[in-house]
Amino acid sequence: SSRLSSITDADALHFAKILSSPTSVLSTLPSISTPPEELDIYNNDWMGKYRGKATTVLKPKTTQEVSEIVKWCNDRRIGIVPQGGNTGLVGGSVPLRDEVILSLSNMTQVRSFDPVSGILVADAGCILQSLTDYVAPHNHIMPLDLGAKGSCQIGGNVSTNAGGLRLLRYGSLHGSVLGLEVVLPDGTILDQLNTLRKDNTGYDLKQLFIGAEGTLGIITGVSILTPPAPQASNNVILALPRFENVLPLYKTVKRQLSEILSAFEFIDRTAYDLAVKHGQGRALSEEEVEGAECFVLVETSGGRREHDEEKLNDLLESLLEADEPLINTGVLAQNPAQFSSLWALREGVTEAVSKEGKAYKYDISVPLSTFKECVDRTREQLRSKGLLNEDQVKAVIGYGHVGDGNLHLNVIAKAYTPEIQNALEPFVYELVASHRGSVSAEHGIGAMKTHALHYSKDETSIAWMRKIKAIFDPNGIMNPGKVLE
Ligand code: FAD
Ligand code: 2HG
Ligand code: ZN
Repeated sequence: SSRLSSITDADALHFAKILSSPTSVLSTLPSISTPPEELDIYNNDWMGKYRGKATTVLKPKTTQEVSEIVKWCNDRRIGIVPQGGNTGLVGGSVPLRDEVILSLSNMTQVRSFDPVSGILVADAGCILQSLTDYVAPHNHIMPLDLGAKGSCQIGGNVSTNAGGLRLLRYGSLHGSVLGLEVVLPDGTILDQLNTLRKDNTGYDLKQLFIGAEGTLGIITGVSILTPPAPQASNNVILALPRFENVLPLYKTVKRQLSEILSAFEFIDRTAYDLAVKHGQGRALSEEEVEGAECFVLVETSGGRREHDEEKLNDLLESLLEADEPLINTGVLAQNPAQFSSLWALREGVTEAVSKEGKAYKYDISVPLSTFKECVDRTREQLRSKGLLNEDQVKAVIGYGHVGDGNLHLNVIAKAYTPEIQNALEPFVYELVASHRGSVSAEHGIGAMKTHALHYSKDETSIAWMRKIKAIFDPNGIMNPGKVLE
């Protein structure tokens, strides 16, 4: 990336010519002279952990404009960081140096929706929540949902292959994305915006861009299959006396709820207390949480309310009446407000963590039976280094998507420091590798984990990733330094 050029005044003027609206170029260079603080929100990541030095942010409105910008950057060897809602948690969406930021936030048109097939085609910059709102009157939902829904964009979701809270039911974006429109690093527009469920005509190129984190091209359009909205949804929060009960509980819940089970989310006690402390929804009374080591949020989505409620009530009854109950208590949402409040608590953990301090986030896939061990051993590691105290590491928490084998291990510190970082890495990655897990289950590699990729991918795989990168982006202009070092 040292071969990349910085943007000059002449470049900025050229970009201003390409873009239809003058407000689509922000630049601190003399020809545009935007006040530097206006670029702060683009240069800083959501966690306040990564900070770029971009002088210029471009906000094209059309695929053609994106193509012209990219072509110019490729000819001039200017690095580009594609940016969606900037909610990524691995430092992928901000520059490492002074690359230009290409924000998709002005590309917000829905291109088409077929209410029969449920196939939605939209600009990459559409915010996830706005797409949910768009399909709702047609009785459809988006196949993914996550806490960042109010700011993240569908293009960012696809680029990170975001998992989220519905993956258990609707699968990953590798299945629900039917087509993409991508501006390749030389400016060519790759039009694979299919609306076909079935298409076995050779290599499925679009799959390469799902989870590529902007290193192979810029996604400008997305075709995605939206499922019919469930006729009835409900949820329940279960308080467990011991972590060891999570596994048998998951088995029981799967068997009893079968086709109506749509989420099974885990929150440990520390994470729960933190979410409550920071006002992320309310779930249980003081008595109900007493003696609970962890919590599980179960959601059902089905076709007939009475049928689903009967199943859920039967489940609760059998859990509470067992000889050795797996749960202490369970609280069923009684109305839409309570349903939302239970979800708010789970979705709000990330927000609560950021209110509490600076987070080191490890988004790992490990066997479900080792979730607690991973959290406990990390806490022990910090304790043994003398770092577990109010002035350094305040808390170590675990939560995540049980059904997907995905644990979010968060270490909450007062500040980011080299001591804490060195105590955590490679410790956590080695722990993950010892379980043959993944160092990134759903957030991606970004800038944070390029050096850790080898814990989850062998040399041959990484070598082929490099070859693919070199074919698409021989000049290395696309999100330099991300995913691959
Ligand atoms: P950004 O953060 O802007 O970008 C992410 C990456 O994609 C960057 O590398 C960027 O360069 C690239 N990119 C963005 N747009 C494009 C494009 N159009 N073309 C090419 N590359 C592009 N993730 C989960 O998987 N599951 C969760 O449950 C989840 N919950 C979250 C909750 C909160 C509160 C927050 C803050 C984050 C959460 N995330 C979750 C992280 C997740 O990665 C993002 O929220 C989301 O998918 C990123 O979308 P974005 O538009 O913000 O992308
Ligand atoms: C979630 O599942 C997100 O809530 C965010 O993936 C996880 O902040 C995190 O570590
Ligand atoms: Zn998650």
